[in-house]
Amino acid sequence: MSLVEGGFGWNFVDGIDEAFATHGYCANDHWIVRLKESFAIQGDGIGTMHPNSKGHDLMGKKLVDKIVQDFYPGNDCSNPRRPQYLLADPGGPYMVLEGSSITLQNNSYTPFDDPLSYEWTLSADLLSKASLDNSNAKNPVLKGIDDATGSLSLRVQDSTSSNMNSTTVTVINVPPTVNPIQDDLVEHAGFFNKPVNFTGSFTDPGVLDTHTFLWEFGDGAAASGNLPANASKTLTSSHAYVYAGAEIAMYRIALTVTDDDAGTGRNELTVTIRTAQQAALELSSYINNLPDSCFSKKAENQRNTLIAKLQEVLLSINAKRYQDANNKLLYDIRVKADGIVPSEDWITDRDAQNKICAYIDAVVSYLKFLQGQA
Ligand SMILES: [Ca+2]
Ligand SMILES: [Ca+2]
Repeated sequence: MSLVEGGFGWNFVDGIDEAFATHGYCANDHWIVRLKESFAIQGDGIGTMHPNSKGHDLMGKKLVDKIVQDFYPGNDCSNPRRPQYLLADPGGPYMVLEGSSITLQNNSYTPFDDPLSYEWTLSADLLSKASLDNSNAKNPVLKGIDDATGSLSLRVQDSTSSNMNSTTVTVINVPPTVNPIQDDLVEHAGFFNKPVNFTGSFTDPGVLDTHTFLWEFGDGAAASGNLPANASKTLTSSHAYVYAGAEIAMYRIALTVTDDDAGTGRNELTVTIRTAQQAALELSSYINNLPDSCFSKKAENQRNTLIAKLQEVLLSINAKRYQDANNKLLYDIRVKADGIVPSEDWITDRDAQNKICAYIDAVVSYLKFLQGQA
């Protein structure tokens, strides 16, 4: 029997005949049931010559040892023996995000020294929702396209037989990501009644997803729309905040984008909206707080003179003499802080210059807007 061990899956259990060699029928410590014992125990001779309990004990231990070694090579219980037949094992179940890829496991096995060929197939539920880069590869790459659940089968073939098994594939929706909202204001500060332009953008790795968007402007107004799958992911919007008696007000703008699988993304931006008078006062306050080092000479004088000039601007704005206000701002104040003819600059600090010029340009633009409305 030991000569055919391994053929047809047989295993020879050795050590049993050697153990019985000194425990035979005639031995004092015998492992065989004697004729006398059969008659004494059961009243006849039937069953004599088979192992007694000691013999069975030895055979049992040897068999169990062999079985354990066979099922768990090296007695490693975490590493069971591979099956003795061709097996298709597609791994899984798999979960993949839309727009992402994973490499498939393939634990298929043949006990024979045979090359295997593979054929992976996605079920109809996953048609256009997932794809394989190579359905005949051992470990193809599975890409998620849109949320869906279906099955994935693997057929393996060796030189004589084939086997097939399936697993589950789930493609999970990814919600849109809304990027920070941009505005066209200086330091997120705008003016009443003059439209503010907002730009928002979003990403969604689901190339088949359609979207809806919702702009909320923070004053109760909103704008919404639908986007087909191939639409631009950049959204623009414009909104004017109506003056309602307060010189200054803050609004929180939100852009929410929802995909056709109820995935949602959102971003927010806060803007300050004020009157031209309020902006002139802010500029006056800014100049008042500048340290002496920001001025070219006699800081106290230059500071007070600029503040007085801004007071004149304020009076012109109050009187709706917007052209006068702009002339003052551009040709009497801005030129003293624009760095173009440095010898004429009263404010010489670079950061302060940039801030004052940007501020004045925004106010001038707004006053022109008001002029156009008058
Ligand atoms: Ca989707
Ligand atoms: Ca999506």
